[in-house]
Amino acid sequence: MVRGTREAGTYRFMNLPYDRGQMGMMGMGMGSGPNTPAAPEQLASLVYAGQAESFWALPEALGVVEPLPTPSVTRSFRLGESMMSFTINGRTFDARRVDTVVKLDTVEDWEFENPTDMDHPMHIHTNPFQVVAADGQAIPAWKDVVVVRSRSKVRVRIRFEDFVGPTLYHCHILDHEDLGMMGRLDVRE
Ligand SMILES: [Cu+2]
Repeated sequence: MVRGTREAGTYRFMNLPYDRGQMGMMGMGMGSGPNTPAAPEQLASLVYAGQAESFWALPEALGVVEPLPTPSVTRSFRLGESMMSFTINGRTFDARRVDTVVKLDTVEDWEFENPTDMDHPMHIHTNPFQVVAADGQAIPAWKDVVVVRSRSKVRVRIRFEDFVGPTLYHCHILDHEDLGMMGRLDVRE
């Protein structure tokens, strides 16, 4: 989303460098794909004129999000890299294999541990989650992606609310998920 709140004119839409770490010698530079330029590069021009119109009144406040309650299960997901693959708990993705089974209408904590040299933005399909702060309390804001920085851990809290069936979680960097950093999650009654 781009907000046209400045002076009318022509603006550049840029792809900026982001240091997400390096794979080390074995990876031969793999993993720093075309979406991470070495220098800023222009993707498009945006031209606008006149004043923006308001289509509706904005609400005074955002909706209230309650922090998720204490989880019944805690799981660990250890992220890994090897020469030609990216892994979760040592395995690359296989659509026929069920990696994680959860029970409908329960709350779980998922801890992503990233001992690698690269950042991994982890995405969970279907159910949004809340990030758990250092004090163990969930931060009351819904997310579907969280960046797990190199050599760090992130804990998220998730409720499996109403969907039953297979779904997925994966690193949101395209080359990482294509090389295996994805798991299948089955929600069962
Ligand atoms: Cu990744």
